Amino acid sequence: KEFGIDKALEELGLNQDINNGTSTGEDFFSSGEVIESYSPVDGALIGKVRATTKEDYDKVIAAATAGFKEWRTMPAPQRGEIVRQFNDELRRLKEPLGKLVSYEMGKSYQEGLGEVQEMIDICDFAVGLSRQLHGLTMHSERPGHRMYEQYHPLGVVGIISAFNFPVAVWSWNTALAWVCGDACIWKGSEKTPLTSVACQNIAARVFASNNVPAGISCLITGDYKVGEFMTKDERIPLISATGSTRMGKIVAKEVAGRLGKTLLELGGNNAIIVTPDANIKNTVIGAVFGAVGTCGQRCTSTRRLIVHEEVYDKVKNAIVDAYKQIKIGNPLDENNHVGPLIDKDAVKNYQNALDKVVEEGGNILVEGGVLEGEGYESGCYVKPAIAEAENHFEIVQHETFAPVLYLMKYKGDVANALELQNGVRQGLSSAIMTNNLREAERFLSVEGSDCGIANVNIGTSGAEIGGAFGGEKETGGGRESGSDAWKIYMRRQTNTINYTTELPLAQGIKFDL
Ligand code: UN1
Repeated sequence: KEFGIDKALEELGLNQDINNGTSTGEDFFSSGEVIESYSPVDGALIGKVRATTKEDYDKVIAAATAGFKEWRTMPAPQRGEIVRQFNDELRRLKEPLGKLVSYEMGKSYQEGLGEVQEMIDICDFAVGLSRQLHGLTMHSERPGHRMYEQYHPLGVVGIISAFNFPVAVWSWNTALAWVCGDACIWKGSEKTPLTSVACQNIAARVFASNNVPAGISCLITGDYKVGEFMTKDERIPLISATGSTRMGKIVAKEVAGRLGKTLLELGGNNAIIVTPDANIKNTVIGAVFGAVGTCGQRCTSTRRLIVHEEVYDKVKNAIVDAYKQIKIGNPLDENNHVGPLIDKDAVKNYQNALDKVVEEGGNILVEGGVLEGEGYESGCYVKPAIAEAENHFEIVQHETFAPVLYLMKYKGDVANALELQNGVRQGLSSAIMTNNLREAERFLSVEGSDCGIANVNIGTSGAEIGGAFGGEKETGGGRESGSDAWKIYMRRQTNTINYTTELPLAQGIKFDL
């Protein structure tokens, strides 16, 4: 293994023969099957992780439930101080963790580091938040009464995350949930089990050194069946799930059936609208990074480019030219822009999308294909492709987690572009490239983009942690990360206090005895 992977594994405490995929913080144990993690970078076995059984899970939920009872009584700023220490560890281990993310998931080393930076940023945010878990005060309609609301910790939060952001999404949830006073149980993706164990190792060490009860940070490992332990468990009031719309619909139904809460962050079908006076150079950078970054495996990846007919040929030629410069190869080599897809199933989905778009009448502008030969032995490296397509094609309506970009034309008013942009089932991210104030404002208006994220003159991916992250329609409606997303991790209580000697009733009701 080149690029210092062995050293990174050692620094992250992953040099065991078989790593434990189950942890209550204090204890690491697992009695399930062994999951082998192979790198999509070179096809090599990185390490093994033992999965979580139902018996293991029972120990985890018991520890989390007991730990929560103590953790919730610690003042929030003190919980923030522990998150601050956790963040110090992330800063210290940024390089090995970023490297492992790159090697186990396949994104470029730069993006691996960027992902750890998102963890660092959300922890900073959470530390400040730990002193700002504010509720409102209201004026009571009754004399001598005071009314206010307060936020209390919610309980044990279940987190299900996906392979594509194997560490950041966990931290968006945990950093907030921890300062809010919750205990967290995390099931990471079974495709990236080592990054999950690495994160849990860091959290466990920091929590233990603060004598915090075990169970505040727990890890479970395995496929959807392990996730079901949590979705079916009434002791878990909130499930935060990131992944496919298919998965989200199953989780939503299960958790709603027991009247639990969900925070869903599901598929996107993100478009950039390119207007007649768009800056073409910036459009190309934004669109190409959006479409091929992370090998098209971000939920915010750019899938569709909706270009005005006046500039269509110009934009098309510039993008096709830019694709010729893209270097595909080992993502740890910083000369490469694009690494592999996560596995061979993803390669099949990619090939299927390209076949399908041709079948439906699309026109391939940049040929795709699976790369073979030296450096591509894992079989997961593919060429980013572009097809001219119509918005109503079934394959265009569907999110393919791969670097396939669909180009389409609009005529006349920006409203026509918006109709195409909003004409999909998903509603995560969207962008417009324009120097025209009227078009930009219409894009942001009530009649504009229907997405959770709407950007002007930047691409669809690469959101900062300070804003609320998530989207509408089949994207699931949840919001993670910044702004007031923390509120979902707490329960709101309205309090009315009477400091008189009388008992006046609300709404002026008379009730004399
Ligand atoms: C995801 O793909 O699940 O906005 C998250 C972005 C990143 C997060 C993506 N900050 O592209």
